[in-house]
Amino acid sequence: MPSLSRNRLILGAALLGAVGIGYACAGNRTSSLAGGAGNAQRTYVAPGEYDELYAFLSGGFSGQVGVYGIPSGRLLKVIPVFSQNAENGWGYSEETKPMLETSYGFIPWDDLHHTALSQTNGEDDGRWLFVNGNNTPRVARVDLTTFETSEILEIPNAAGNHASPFVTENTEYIVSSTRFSIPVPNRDVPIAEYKAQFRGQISFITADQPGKMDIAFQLIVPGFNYDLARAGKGPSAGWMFFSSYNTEQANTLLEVNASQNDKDYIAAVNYRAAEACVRQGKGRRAQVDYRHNHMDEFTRTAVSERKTSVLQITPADCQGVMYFLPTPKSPHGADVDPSGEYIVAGGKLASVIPVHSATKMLAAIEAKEFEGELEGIPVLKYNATLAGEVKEPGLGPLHTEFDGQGYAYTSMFLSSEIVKWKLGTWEVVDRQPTYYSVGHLMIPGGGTRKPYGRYVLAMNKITKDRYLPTGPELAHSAQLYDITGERMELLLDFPTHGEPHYANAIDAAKVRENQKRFYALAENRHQRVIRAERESGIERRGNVVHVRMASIRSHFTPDNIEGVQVGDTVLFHVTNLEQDWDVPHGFAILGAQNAELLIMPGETRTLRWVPLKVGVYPFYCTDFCSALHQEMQGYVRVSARGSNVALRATTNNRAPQRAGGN
Ligand code: CUK
Ligand code: CUA
Repeated sequence: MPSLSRNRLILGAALLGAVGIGYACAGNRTSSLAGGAGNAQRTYVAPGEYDELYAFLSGGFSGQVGVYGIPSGRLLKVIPVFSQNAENGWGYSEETKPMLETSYGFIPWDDLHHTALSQTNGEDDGRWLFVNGNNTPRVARVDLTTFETSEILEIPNAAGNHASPFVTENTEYIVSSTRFSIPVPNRDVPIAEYKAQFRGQISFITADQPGKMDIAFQLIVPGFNYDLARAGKGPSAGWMFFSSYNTEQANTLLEVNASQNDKDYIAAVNYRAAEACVRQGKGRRAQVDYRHNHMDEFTRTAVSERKTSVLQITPADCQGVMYFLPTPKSPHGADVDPSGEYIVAGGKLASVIPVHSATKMLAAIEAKEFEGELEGIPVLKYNATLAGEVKEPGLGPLHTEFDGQGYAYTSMFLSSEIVKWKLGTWEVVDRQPTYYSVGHLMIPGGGTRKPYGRYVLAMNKITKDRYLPTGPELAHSAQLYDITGERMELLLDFPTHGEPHYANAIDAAKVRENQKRFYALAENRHQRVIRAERESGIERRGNVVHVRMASIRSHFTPDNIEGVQVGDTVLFHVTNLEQDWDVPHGFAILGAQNAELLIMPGETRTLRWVPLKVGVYPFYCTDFCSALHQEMQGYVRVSARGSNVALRATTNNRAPQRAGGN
């Protein structure tokens, strides 16, 4: 495509995009007919049976993760990560609010693109799911015993944390790198001084100790846009590969100005060499401001700590840490095959899919086959690292996954299809339409040493006519294909929550047995826990009223509260005394400026409420927990400021007998 002028290329891509969608549209009828009847059995999970796989689909602009069963496509759960979630009080309860603290303040939203399961020996192990927050740069850990976000780390000197949170073979690190280069440290400079003042940044984050994520080191790199990443393995073990674009370093109208260069780069980072460089004392501590938040296991209360420095290194100071592999043209995906030998780039605007060889790269580094150097980073010769090119793959290649049987599957955004090709011969062996404009695709374990390899899931950007319409915004859509045969077969469409970018799926057996059923009341160290109804009570400290409340089928203790005054801050600390699976209780009160709480068995959660008017306010349990759930209620009497109504908390007209404690 180098012969095409810039404008023709862009115009061509736009036109082909339109044609691609139109073409796929025409194919729709036959394919749904073929898929419909014959394949229903292969995705049908009978009532009472389990799905074969858990799939974790990022929610994109919802800031959440959707958990689906595969092959049925049934939605099992939505996990709030960088969001408040009214469904369960996440980000509304006092215990969870600190999880959303950042150096920019309380940020209850983000754009969550990528998921990464923790790995042991290069295989998904089912312990944690890591995800990225794109907009206010953060990474998070989701604990797969509780399906709850347990930790969030903010990334300083980053903007648009997109190439994240890809994981190394034993979860030593997850990575974060910046999509938007910015001044480092960020400061007041003219935007036109981009080339001189803006820098990219790649962070390696220690990830294998829950509650202790931190930035091991930051690599300060040229001011490109860093897009996606994958860890090496086998011959490429110890390396991490990042795609980059805007190597033109444009700061305006990137759709034209960042599409000038024939080739951009895959950045290959040798993180073992980076560690050695750090050990040799070649890093420097930079002053920064970022937050590390984690949920304490025993208080079930999040702690937000402020961090003030980070270790930085530069490729110029650390020879051998980073190399550029020229790659056509504005690459998006950078995917490593199960053997670790091949690094596949998805050049959005490229006419081929270039594949680099890890062994050739290492030999080229050894032989110094460089075509130049950028800020101390050697640029290797294209032909020195190239293993091959997939010719005429389709239009707009984005992302590639692997089946472990020697085949690769690449999503084609513009021509709306998945293209299957053979590693080594680079020949295209199958192509199937997607409906429409596929972004990422996912094979269970497709980025690991051992792909599970039975399905590929396409996550599509445009839905058009696939479902009943729902106003201006249509459901986003995933499509499941069987890949056990020579040709892919479309099995199922299912609508998804938010806008999934990437996803992971794992054998359900690796997660199912580890589920936490309830929190042990005896181990609950919440500051205002009560372990029996008689420990409940009320106390005033100035304008703040603390209510220690028990919930157990099917009442609250206390359930009659008096002596609260207009303008008080009332904190309901509700402990769910149940010690059984699947018995959450809810808590909501009339006029609360907040979501409900959903309190898991054995857990304490706090709702903050400021009554603004006198009156009597009912509260009730929101989760249908028993036959007498509708009886699970109580009242708070609110009197005028300065009233002499005594503070009282009773149940059945009796105040609880306090048995010691606080
Ligand atoms: S990205 Cu969305 S299709 Cu954010 Cu991984 Cu490629
Ligand atoms: Cu407790 Cu309904």
